[in-house]
Amino acid sequence: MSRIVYLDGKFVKEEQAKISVFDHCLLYGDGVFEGIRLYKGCVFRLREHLQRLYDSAHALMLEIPVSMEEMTWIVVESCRRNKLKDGYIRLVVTRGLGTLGLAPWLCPKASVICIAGSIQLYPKEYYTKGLEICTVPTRRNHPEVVNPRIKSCNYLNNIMAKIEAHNNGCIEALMLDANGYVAECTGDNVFILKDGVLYTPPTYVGALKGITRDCIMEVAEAEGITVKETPITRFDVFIADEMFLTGTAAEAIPVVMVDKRKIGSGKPGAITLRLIEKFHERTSQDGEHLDKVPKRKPAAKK
Ligand code: PXG
Repeated sequence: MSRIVYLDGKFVKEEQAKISVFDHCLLYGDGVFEGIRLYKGCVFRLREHLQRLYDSAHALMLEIPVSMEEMTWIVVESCRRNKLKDGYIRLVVTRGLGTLGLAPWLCPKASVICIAGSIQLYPKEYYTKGLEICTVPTRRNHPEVVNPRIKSCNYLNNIMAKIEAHNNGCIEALMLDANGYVAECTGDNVFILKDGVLYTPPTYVGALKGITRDCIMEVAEAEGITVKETPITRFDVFIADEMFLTGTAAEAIPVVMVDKRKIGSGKPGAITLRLIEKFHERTSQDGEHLDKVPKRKPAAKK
């Protein structure tokens, strides 16, 4: 069945959802995006995702032509029209049509795209047996280059890292920041556990402020586990008792081997598995329910 895609004010069949070769998102990677999950008819933490989308756009001086209220409706309506109860939503705001030159001020209007479908980042078996990952040469962007907190459509350094991991026989890459501290993976945040304390790199080292990361930190605190945002080295990773990654696409997934060093017992850790379970208990409760958002489209942004 053909998907229904939202593009600039219209819901169209996916075959008709096309944008121009002169869109600056294609020409320069000039745009922002969000990846969002739908669990049992509930768009997980939609408000937080939209806030990050608008913040990323603001940093790039990219004006999103619809209000946040309308964007909520666009996301929810995309799920409803595709009759989804569980799935993955990709929101993209491109700089729009422009000239063959960088100047974003010559692009009069941003384009808004919403695709509601599904995603599987890692094969299912890794969620029970855990991932093997490796550190790669390509560093995460320095915060003063393109700040990794901006979820932009330019993922080239993460793509390079993913290729390097793949060339090394691993499915995921551990990326360091410019100073050699652990930043994140190519589409996931990193957590380690040591002596019962949960550690994750602060976002200022150059990591996305993940929405799954925030949720896991809340879940851990509710479970009585101390959470510390602190710079982490590869050595800290090697001697960790447990490790896992978090992200919208990945959800939460154990890591059992890094650079050929076993993490803890070499099996997914007990606290990791408990946190993953508690995380899943929240996913269908915490967010925007499809039935609760009015069917009628809100008034357009002035
Ligand atoms: N770091 C990076 C670099 C990411 O791209 C995360 C961390 C986790 O953030 P959230 O808010 O999702 O917990 C991401 C998110 C994809 C895909 O298509 C990637 C992400 C999200 C959704 C889809 O590979 N990355």
